Order: sequence, then C-alpha cells, then structure tokens
Amino acid sequence: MLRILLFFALVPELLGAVSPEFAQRREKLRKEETDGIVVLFGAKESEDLHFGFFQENNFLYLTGWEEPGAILVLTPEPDKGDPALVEKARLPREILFLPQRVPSQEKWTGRKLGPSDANVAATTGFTVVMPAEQFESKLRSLLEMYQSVYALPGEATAAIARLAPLRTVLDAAAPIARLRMEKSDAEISAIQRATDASIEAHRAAWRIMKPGEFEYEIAAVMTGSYMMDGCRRSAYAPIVGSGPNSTTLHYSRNSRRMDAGEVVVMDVAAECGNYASDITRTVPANGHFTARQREIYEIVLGAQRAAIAAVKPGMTIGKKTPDSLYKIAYDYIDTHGKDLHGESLGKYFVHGLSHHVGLDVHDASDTRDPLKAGMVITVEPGIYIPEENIGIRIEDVVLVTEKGAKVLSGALPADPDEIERALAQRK
Ligand SMILES: [Mn+2]
Repeated sequence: MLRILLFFALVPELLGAVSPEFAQRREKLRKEETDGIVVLFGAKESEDLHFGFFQENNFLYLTGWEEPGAILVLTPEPDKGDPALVEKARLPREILFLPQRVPSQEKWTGRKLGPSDANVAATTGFTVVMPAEQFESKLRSLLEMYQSVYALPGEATAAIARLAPLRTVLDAAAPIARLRMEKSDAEISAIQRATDASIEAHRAAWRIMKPGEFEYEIAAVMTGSYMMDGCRRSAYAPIVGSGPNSTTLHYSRNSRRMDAGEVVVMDVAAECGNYASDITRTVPANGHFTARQREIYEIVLGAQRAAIAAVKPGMTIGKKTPDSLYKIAYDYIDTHGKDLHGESLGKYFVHGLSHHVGLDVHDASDTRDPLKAGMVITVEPGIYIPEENIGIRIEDVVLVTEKGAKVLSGALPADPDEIERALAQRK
C-alpha cells in the first residue's frame, strides 16, 4: 500500500481518489463552512459523443472521483455548544453516493464501481459509500438537523428546493474557489507537466511555420504533439490566428491560409492529468518580424516583463483592485508607442492581464483576493490593432512564490530575436 501511495505522490497525473490530498481538502471545507451541509453532484454520463465523460471540476477537486453519477455530502464539524451535539457527532462527516451498476450501459462505456462492490471504500477513499437512490431520504433527514446547505446552482439546489423549500441555500462555489486558488505541490507539478507538453507543442508549430500553410495545420501539429505526450485533451479550443485573425481574441476557426509578412497568434495549450496550462506566443509567418510588428511586439513583451517582475504575494490581478498587476501592464502599454493616428496604445489592450490556472484553464477564483504563494496565474498582455492587421499576445504561466514569481513556461522563448533564431532552423 505504501508503495502505491508513493507512486501516486511521484506521478501527480495519476493522483487517484485514494490520495490523502482529497480527504484533506474535504476536511478543510467542513471546518471552514460550519453552518451547513455541502451537497455536490458529479457529472452524469451523457449522450454527448463529442467530448466523452469528464468529471465536474469542483467535484473532482474534492473527491478525485472520475466515474459518472456520483453525489457528495459533507456534514460540518459539530459545534460544541450545539444542543444536538451528540446526535450530530454520530453522523458520518462524508458520504459518497454512487449509482448502481447498469450492465447494459457498461457494454457501451465500461465497468463502473457500484456502491455494493467489496472494494468500494478502498477504491474511493470514502468510509461511507451509499447507493445513489438513498440520497434523497438521507438528505431529507440531514435537512431536519441543519438550516443551511452549500450547493452549486443546478441540480443540487433544485433537489433541496423540492425536499426542504425553507432551507437557506448558499453558493458552494465561493468557499471551494478559495481552496482551489492555492495549489498543492502535486497540483503545481501537474500544471508544470501540462506546461512542458504545451511548450513542446509550440516548438513543433515553429518547426513547420511558413507562409502558405493553413492555421488548422498549425493547430493539428500542436494538439497532436501534446496528445502524443500523453495529455488527454486541449485545455481550451486552440487559437491560431494569422494576419487579420490575430486581432480577434478568441478566434478558433483556424481556417485561413497564412501569408508572408503576417504575425500568427498561437494561444494553444494542453490539459494533462486534469490540469490545464495556457500559453500564447506570436511569431512571424515567414520567420521575420517587420519593423512595425517588432515595435509592437517589444511593447507587449516589456509590459509582460514589468508585470511578471511585480508578481509577489499581496498583489492583485483585477483591473481596478489595489496593487494591480493589470495596471502595471496597462500603464506600460499606454506610455510606449503610438497608433497610426499618433494616439497611445492602451486602448488596444482590450482584455484582462491574468486569470488563475488549475483544473480549469480559467480556474475558480476571486480576482479581488490578493495573491498568495502557491497560486498559479497567467500574465498575458496583448495589443490588437485591426487597422494594421497586427495582433500580438504573449502569455506565460506564473507560479506565485514567497518572494516573487517562477515562470513555469519560461523555457519557451518570448524574446523576438530568439523566436526569429528558432524559426530560422525550420526545414
Ligand atoms: Mn489565458
């Protein structure tokens, strides 16, 4: 057993439900939200043939459980002054509800663990596992003892409204987001792994980049690269935008033929072991920036370097929050360079600077909260000037450390000379 646990500890992408980390997260949540029970529904098996089954990420964060149809119920640590202390202390603190096995369905999507399987506790990491059909009666009895329930909008809130319409329903997303914002070492390793695979994908794209190719060829090489590295899917729809498309922030048709003299924005990254990365580089299709492209590029890079240099605990990522990294990047852009009409460039930086990265590429967070060591964010300034067909975005994944920052995607060049040198090595 110890060997198995060590194996999981060393290979974070295989962080199984039995890892103690999931139980620790649940315990933290139970101790923080002492005023109500927590009810979370996992994702269901759907008929969607496009994407396959993926667990809901809050559910995954708290359980590590990756089979469909599960339900999680947590009861708070009993309060010593509570008159119902004895009764509440007897309750299980954590219950995982699992659907019964359906052999006809298992022919299509494979063997599942059922609530009465002998190994259910060892496999799930839960001492108490009950059949999903007992969920409603169990919830009804718990609701007699607790006034409030934390749930995510949707199925859980509907079930609570039906079973106990007078209870207070609180949003579970906020307290879970507070936990999710601070990454554990295993999570940071998983993000690093997704980042390393994404870096290799960008290098693969640079090796085939040339005028006359289609954007989708670049996207194909990149997704193929990280899937061949063992990543299950893209962290988001790949964005490969050339020329005019470089100025569309989330362009994802990837259908245009690239021309000489154009820049190509590649905002493409992998999800590996359930954790996302998020990297953007902008390169010249023919291997050489024009003087104007380079001028704009260097302003974006300068803004990014200024913001990354300022990353440390206590800073914030909101546009209007105090000690804002966004403001540092915006001010840099707005005080360097001009558009064709002699106006400053701040108005062409049209999106936020940063978001958290984790299980979701735009990870659960509250952007008003000051950064802490262990948080992982992007730093991604951009300038988009449609009139000049120039869109430049440079995006890196940054770990906040005690003293500052570590750029997890720093192995991929962003310097324009280094990019031109790398492109010069194309076949
Ligand atoms: Mn991003």
